[in-house]
Amino acid sequence: MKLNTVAVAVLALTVGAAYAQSVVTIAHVGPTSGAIAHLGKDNENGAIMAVEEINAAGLVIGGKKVTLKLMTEDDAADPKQGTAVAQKLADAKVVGVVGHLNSGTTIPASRIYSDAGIPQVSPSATNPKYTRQGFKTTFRVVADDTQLGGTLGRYAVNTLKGKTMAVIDDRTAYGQGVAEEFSKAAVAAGGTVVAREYTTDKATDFNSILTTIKGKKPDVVFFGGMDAVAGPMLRQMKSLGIVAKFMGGDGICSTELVKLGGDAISDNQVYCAEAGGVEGAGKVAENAFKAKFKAKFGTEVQVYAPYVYDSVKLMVAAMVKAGSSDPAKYLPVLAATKDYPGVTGPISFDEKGDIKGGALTLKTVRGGKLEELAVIR
Ligand code: ABU
Repeated sequence: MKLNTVAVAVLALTVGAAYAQSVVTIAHVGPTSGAIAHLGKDNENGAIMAVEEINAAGLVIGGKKVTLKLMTEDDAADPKQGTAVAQKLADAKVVGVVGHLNSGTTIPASRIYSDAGIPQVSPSATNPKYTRQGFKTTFRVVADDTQLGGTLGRYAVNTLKGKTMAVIDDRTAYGQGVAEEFSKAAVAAGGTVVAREYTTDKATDFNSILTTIKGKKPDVVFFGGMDAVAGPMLRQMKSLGIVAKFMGGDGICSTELVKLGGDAISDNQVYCAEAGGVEGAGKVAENAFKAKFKAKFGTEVQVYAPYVYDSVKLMVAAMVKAGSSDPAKYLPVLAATKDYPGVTGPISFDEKGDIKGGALTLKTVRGGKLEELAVIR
């Protein structure tokens, strides 16, 4: 009897140890509550899809069968909640984080992950500062706001033939950054900024700033912020009779913007850019992903679900190649990622952890749909 008890205890310990080694936990963080919950959920679904596929295919790391577990956390696009979640994930000893969605949460959270030695891949935060803090743990699979704002600023002047610009931002890390880059590039291309106005990422009434802007008769209104604010802003522009082109970065370049703006958006009025993109043969994988996503979740991709999907898969590919899910062991392999064949195109990282040769996709709204105009590198 005594022997049997010992045997059961030994067996339980053995099974317990084996189980402890066979589950590897990574996390996804984004705003799954609040005004841009649709974007956070889109990103989260990209992570869920990647993890399910990895487990279905069978994951072996260092010769051991592994189950990949995904922790999903909500930062509500709030910097304070973002750092609280980051600390929770560091305490839980997750081996990698994909996220956050917003620059305003990604940047403060990145210090916590860096201190804990946890690799972080952002699929959508575009403020350049994220990868310029000297941390070894920060990676980004999209272009940054210098490229986004700069390209849009040149496009406003050179292609849309805008001479005068009104620039609004929502005072977030993303909104301020992309608006400044747009202004610099538009002015360098020969345009003039005739109005500079500010709002917040929670505002719903833009009457006062739009009335000021209307008085300046700009050719282009640029908004640095997200779709949840841009939609009502476009409706109020229409009510006030402002007929300017409306431009923004990736934060407004979502399928949701078209719904939120509704009939206040006329064809070829809105221009935006996704911070990535593929052409030609690359479209096959991207389109296959979008079809699979729609079949699984019943919704169109908003913007960045495919980039989250790639981020999870390339992080796990680095663990497999390193033969370990220990962050200290797979981090150098992740940093050396070269031509990873993602559905968003080939991914290689530069010395800062930014995607090398990042593209962006210019889009406009026509017939109530976002249409691609060009992929620019
Ligand atoms: N890149 C647009 C949305 C996320 C962000 O950078 O805040």
